[in-house]
Amino acid sequence: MTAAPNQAHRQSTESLNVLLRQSIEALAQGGPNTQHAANELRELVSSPPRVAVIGRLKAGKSTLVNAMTETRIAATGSLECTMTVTIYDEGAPARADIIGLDGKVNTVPLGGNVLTDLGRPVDEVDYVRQFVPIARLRDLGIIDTPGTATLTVENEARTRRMLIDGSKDTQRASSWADAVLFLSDSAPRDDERAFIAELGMTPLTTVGVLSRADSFGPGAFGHEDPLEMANRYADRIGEQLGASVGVVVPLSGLLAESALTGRVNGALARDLAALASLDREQLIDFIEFPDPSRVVEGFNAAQRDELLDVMGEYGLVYGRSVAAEHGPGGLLQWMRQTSGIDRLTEIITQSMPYYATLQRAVRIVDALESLANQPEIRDHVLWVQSVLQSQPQMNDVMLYRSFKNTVADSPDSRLIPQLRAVIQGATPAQKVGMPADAPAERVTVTLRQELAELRELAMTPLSAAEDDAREHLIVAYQAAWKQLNT
Ligand SMILES: Nc1nc2c(ncn2[C@@H]2O[C@H](COP(=O)(O)OP(=O)(O)OP(=O)(O)O)[C@@H](O)[C@H]2O)c(=O)[nH]1
Ligand SMILES: [Mg+2]
Repeated sequence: MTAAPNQAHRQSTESLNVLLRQSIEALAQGGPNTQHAANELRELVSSPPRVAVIGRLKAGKSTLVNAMTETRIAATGSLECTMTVTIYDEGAPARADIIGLDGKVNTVPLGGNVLTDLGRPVDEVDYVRQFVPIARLRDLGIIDTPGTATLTVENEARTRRMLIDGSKDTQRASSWADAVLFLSDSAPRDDERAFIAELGMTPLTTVGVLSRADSFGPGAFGHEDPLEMANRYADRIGEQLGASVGVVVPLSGLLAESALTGRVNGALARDLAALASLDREQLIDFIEFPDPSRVVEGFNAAQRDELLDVMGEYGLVYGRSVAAEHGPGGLLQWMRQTSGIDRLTEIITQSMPYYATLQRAVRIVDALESLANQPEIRDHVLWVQSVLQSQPQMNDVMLYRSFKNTVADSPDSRLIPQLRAVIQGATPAQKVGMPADAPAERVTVTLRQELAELRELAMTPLSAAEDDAREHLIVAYQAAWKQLNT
């Protein structure tokens, strides 16, 4: 029986990680000149891949970080604004390393609280790395970033320094991002699209999030459920983002954060249930009156504000009957389902670690290539490269590299969907975009057709990236064909 894609990908992730670690160790054997680069790369491969959360000011990035870690770990709010890039990695005891632009590192213990004091001016800080005992971070670390496309130029500069300039710099390898969640609560702007393109990711490592979907369009008091509207609109945003983003998921980070960080209890569910019988006008009055007890007896303003803080207006309008009928347990379940977090979590935990590992492997291959330009270490690096390239795990890496280059250089290429299917698929059938249970004879016929078309493509003008992709596709289809016919 063939392994399911996720299981196959998990095994590939593990064996690829082992191979990368061995290569870095081999690199370090090349004397003092290779050690410096090797140390930084070793630091990189000793932590799991990481996903960076990016987007405009107040897009809901830190709220999503809290939901994903099921802990209120990042400061959020209309006044709070994320000022430094922060990496969250699994580790104990909970502590934060504050890395200065001068290279100095200050470590402060974290007592389960949000880090508030950096101990030095924020302009002197390069980034912060927090170690927290959260199992979820074992497969994929998270990077929270200051908003881009804002008037706060320094904030955007910090995000760019980390994700764009840093990604080209082997000296900063230990803080590289290997995948991205791009948050936007409306149509993406040109500068955001350009920013995403500069990250050098692929549609498999870039997930779009239509954030704050609970207040989409006219919001909770509009004529239509904003989350349903957001669901329809997400695909349009996907089209606007073009080739660089794989899928766009609508999300209410607020409902997800509240549900997953323990902000919903029996008292809150009872308060919410007390609103179930109000009509629309009464509910608006309840939210707007300085004294809500004029609408619902016994309610004070602090209780009402807490309800709004935890549930948002959407949660009040749409969640109150759920609370009345199903109590706190039912309310929690509804919040998770409605928020969209389950779908996003599935993407992040099931498929993203593998693609992020491929993305990272490509960066390491590129780093070795640039190290090979240094005459004093050239021979040693070439040896490491040749051993690495001869390993079977590298076929997927080189295929992914060619996918990445094709997305960057020829975003409209007809080869992109084919490359994607080959990388995503676990079985020969899936690799040519057919269902896993398609009959072997039909898959063989399709493979033969695809191979013939790829060979013919050699006669047509292709970009260098496409030409390379074509060759890798041929190798992958031939391997699939062999698998079916031996
Ligand atoms: N209604 C609603 N509010 C949200 C949602 N996500 C975040 N917010 C609110 O929006 C405000 C900003 O959220 P943050 O998570 O701090 O946003 P951010 O993108 O990290 O902001 P910066 O770090 O300043 O760029 C907070 O008051 C959140 O409660 C959401 O899904 N729905
Ligand atoms: Mg933030």
